[in-house]
Amino acid sequence: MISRLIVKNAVDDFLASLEVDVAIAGSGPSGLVAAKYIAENNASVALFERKLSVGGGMWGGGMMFPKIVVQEDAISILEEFRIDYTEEEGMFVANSIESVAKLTAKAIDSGAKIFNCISVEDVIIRESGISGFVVNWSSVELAGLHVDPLAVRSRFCVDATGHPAEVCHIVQRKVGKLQTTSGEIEGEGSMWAEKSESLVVDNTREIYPNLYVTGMAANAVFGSPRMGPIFGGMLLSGKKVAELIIDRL
Ligand code: 48H
Repeated sequence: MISRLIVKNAVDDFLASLEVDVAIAGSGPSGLVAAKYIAENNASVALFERKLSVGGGMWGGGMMFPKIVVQEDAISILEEFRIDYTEEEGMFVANSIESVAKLTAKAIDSGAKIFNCISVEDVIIRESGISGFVVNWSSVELAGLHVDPLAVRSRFCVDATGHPAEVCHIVQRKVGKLQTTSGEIEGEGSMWAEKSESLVVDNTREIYPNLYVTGMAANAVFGSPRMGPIFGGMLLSGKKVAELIIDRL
């Protein structure tokens, strides 16, 4: 009975997410924030995460010291997610573990469905643009097994895969030119926190018809610097991508 309940309920969730309004690849801070704001607008959201755990690079804070720094303009997001913080020297400090836990809880409470251990390995392409993700078990990918994937249809897709910008790389390789100056992925630059925190919000855009990029992937695609363990830009980028998509739903 235990096994039947698990398999039946997991399959029901997966079936219900085979066609959604928005599919997100990657459950780091930008993906989780985007999922929360989109789902609370009554849109269906499926978020696929390769790893067993959600949270991406946020758990580790800075060099495994479990703290993150957030700048003032993202404090309203910490407050919306009820993440505690302290103010020091004009900056704000939060616990990275609490941050992941609360971003995740709010995304789920808003109705987003999170599927862990599933990797996005390709996109669905139609005349109108990107129309969904091609997904497979991460264990299949890691073992290098030859197992065909399944497809998830969505009106909009989001690349929230962090530094590697995996979905954008797939699109560049297989589909066509991206909406960057060169038409290609311009590559992440070296660390310059002050600059890159505002650039990550500017870079949060539609990068190919119906495909948006958010978080660290946005800076990787547009050739902007990295920023280290300051996370306000990730939160603001997740919120911005949600607003851009909500406007079109
Ligand atoms: C499914 C995938 C796939 C795939 C990857 O790296 P993340 O935390 O991403 P962001 O952009 O939300 O946050 C970036 C931040 O954590 C960071 O690294 C910063 C601020 N760095 C600054 C610096 O200077 O280093 O999360 C991305 C998630 C991960 O959990 C991956 O496992 C997952 O995406 N992922 N999931 N299918 N193809 N590729």
